[in-house]
Formats: sequence, structure tokens, C-alpha cells
Amino acid sequence: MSDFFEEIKRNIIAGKVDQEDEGFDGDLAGKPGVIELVNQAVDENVSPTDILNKALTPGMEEVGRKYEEGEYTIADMLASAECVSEATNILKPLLLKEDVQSKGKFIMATVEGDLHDIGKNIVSTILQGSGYEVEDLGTSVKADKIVNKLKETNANFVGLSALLTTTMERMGEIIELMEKEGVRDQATVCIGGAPTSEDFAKKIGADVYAKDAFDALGKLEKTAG
Ligand code: B12
Repeated sequence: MSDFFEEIKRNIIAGKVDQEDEGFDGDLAGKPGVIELVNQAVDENVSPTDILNKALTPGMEEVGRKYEEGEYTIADMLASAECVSEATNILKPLLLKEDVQSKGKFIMATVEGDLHDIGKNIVSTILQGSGYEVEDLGTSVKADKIVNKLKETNANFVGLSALLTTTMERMGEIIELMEKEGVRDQATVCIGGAPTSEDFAKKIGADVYAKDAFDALGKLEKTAG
């Protein structure tokens, strides 16, 4: 079973979406890519959360390291990102349980100026699978759009994602706008993304910082009661 995790991870790092795709690793030519491997793993009853945690996330982390070290370009990162998106699309229906009682409405967004959405999409899927009604506003979402959506839907939670040290500053501005518009107390604000932290959450007045989706589930559960 662990072979699946290693193989999927290797194909993500190689940016090889499917069998036809060449990817950057010659040894993988003609072999199954991420889509085939994930489907095969699912058919063999490998847990979707294990695929997320043991293959997709570590695969993307390795891609990040290669980019930092100058080995990978942005185009390479995009190829790997596409692999993870395709894999997440396959896993999504399996992570969504039916007939779960709603835990509340959750607005999710990557903040303005930031286009990173892999982590946000994973968090949205896991939250949805655990009973939250998630409305994902996408990437590079302006503060006023988030606050207007909050007013319109009476949502109970706002989830904000940022992967850049520059864009994380938008999170505090969103909270300020919520205060100005009189809706700050309506929703629990949960932030995440690699450059954010517990300290940063305190500094900007967010309610919850979570390092990943499972951390968020635990912490939100405590907030609720
Ligand atoms: C893939 C990627 C891209 C892709 C994004 C594709 C996409 N659709 O998302 C592309 C190629 C577009 C890209 C572009 C850029 N990127 Co980029 N990118 C990455 C990379 C390699 C991986 C990010 C990722 O998907 N990780 C995997 C997921 C699963 O992890 P995650 O996002 O961290 O999410 C998890 C947690 O953080 C958390 N989480 C995330 N959001 C939320 C929200 C909530 C509410 C909660 C509770 C939790 C949570 O849970 C998630 C699941 O576990 C990182 C490197 C890295 N190590 O992170 C660089 C990285 C983030 N990028 C970086 C940079 C600099 C850029 C560019 C500026 C490059 C450029 N010169 O153009 C542009 C910016 C574009 C923009 N305006 O946003 C830097 C940021 C540096 C910094 N500190 O600011 C990094 C760290 C790389 C580096 N070391 O230099 N990038």
C-alpha cells in the first residue's frame, strides 16, 4: 500500500498527470501517472485521507523545496500543482459524506493578490466532508467581496488562506472591514497557509489558526463548544 503513496508522490514531483503525459522523469515514460495511480489506489480501498496526507501533501512539499533550491521553475510547479488538483478531484466525492448534520456555513477564500489554492481546496473538501457547508469564493478574493458574502449568507465561519508573506497582510484588513461593517462577531475567523502562525492570528485578531485541515477540524470543534 505504501508503494502507492511513493508512486503517486514521485509522479507529482515529476509533474506527470496521466499515462500519456511525459513529465520530467524519463524513467516514468509510458507508465501510469497520478490520475491512474490515484484511481487504482481508490479501487484497492486505500484511504483517501491517507492519499492526501501521505502522497499529495509531501509530494507538493518536495516540489516547494526543489523550487526554493532553484531546481524547479514556476512552470514545473504548475505541472505538479495540476497533478494535485486532478488527484483532489478524484478524492473529493469520497471525502464528502452524505446525511451529515450541518455544522454551519463556511465562507472560504484565498486573499487578494494570492493565487495559491491547492491547500485551500484540500481544507474546503475536508471541512465539507465533515459537515460544514462550504462556499469557496476562489483565489485573489477582495475583502469587500468576502464581507458582502458574509452579510448575504449569515455564515458562521470565514476561512482565509494565504501562501505569500506579502498577501497574508490582507487577512488583518479583512477582519478590520468585518469590524467596520458590524459583522465581526457573526463569524469565527479561521486562518491558514504556510506563512501564517498562531502569533500572527493573535496579532490580526483572528479566532483560529490551523496548520492544516485536520488541525482546523479539532480547533473549530472546540470553538463551537
Ligand atoms: C504550487 C505553488 C505555486 C503555484 C500555485 C498553483 C495553485 N493552483 O495553487 C504557482 C506556480 C501558481 C505559484 C506561484 C507563485 N508562487 Co508559489 N508556491 C507553490 C508551492 C511549491 C506549493 C504550495 C502548495 O500547494 N503546497 C501544498 C499544499 C497542500 O500546502 P499549503 O498550500 O501550505 O496548504 C496547507 C496548509 O498551509 C493549510 N492551509 C492552507 N490554506 C488554509 C486555509 C485555512 C482556512 C486553513 C485552516 C488551513 C490552510 O492547510 C493546507 C493543507 O494541509 C509553494 C512552496 C511551499 N513549500 O509551500 C510555493 C510558494 C508558496 N510560492 C512562492 C512564490 C514566491 C510564488 C510567486 C510569487 C512566484 C513568482 N515569482 O511569480 C507566485 C505568486 C503567484 C500569486 N500571485 O499567488 C513562495 C512564497 C514565498 C513567501 N514566503 O512569500 C513559496 C513558499 C516558494 C518559495 N519557497 O519561494 N506557486
